[in-house]
Amino acid sequence: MPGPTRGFLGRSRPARDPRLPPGQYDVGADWPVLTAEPTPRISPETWSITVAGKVENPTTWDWAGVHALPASEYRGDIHCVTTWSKFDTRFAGVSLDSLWDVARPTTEGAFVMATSKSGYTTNLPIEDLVGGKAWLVWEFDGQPLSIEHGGPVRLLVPHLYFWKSAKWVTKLDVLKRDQQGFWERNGYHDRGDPWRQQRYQGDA
Ligand SMILES: Nc1nc2c(c(=O)[nH]1)N[C@H]1C(S)=C(S)[C@@H](COP(=O)(O)O)O[C@H]1N2
Ligand SMILES: [Mo]
Repeated sequence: MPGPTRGFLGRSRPARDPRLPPGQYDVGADWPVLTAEPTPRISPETWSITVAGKVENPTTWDWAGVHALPASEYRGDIHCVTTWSKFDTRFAGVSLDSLWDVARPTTEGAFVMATSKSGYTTNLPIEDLVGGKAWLVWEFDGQPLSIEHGGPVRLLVPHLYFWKSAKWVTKLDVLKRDQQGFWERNGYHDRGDPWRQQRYQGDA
């Protein structure tokens, strides 16, 4: 005769960290590099970012220009669609709000195409890039952002899957209508909320 079955509560299973969105695992101290294109070498002296499109005041900032904006930090988690999440990251740079304050998107501007120096693109609703939710960053854990992670400057949109955080970002185009970026054309979701598991086109 088999003994009493061990109930669900009797099993010792580690509690799932509430910071983990569904379908994700904790990558720990690692930080995987995911790059679709050859890694571009961009010196801070030649880097710049341009905000254009449906804005009242198209503007380009160089390295000194972005450093003259108010400093802003992100401390928290990041989530890659390939299922790794990384807890307690610390990035420093500027809030995108500081760029919007100068460039001033028009009421027609509803979406943004972020473009990397290397040609990578990704599309986002502008609402996801305002209100203290998105940054341009050049430091990770107090050190200059490494080239493979997007240095000198990358986009950081940590509340969406990490493919939205374009490395080596040099252009933000404000658009009236949504257009698909590199991974979105290849089947990934136009928004990419990890808590809603918006991984692929067609996910709710
Ligand atoms: N320019 C560029 N940015 C990019 C990518 C890329 O291939 N090229 N990959 C995206 C994806 S899929 C992820 S998960 C993150 C990876 O950033 P990391 O290599 O710093 O972890 O960058 C995003 N930004
Ligand atoms: Mo990714």
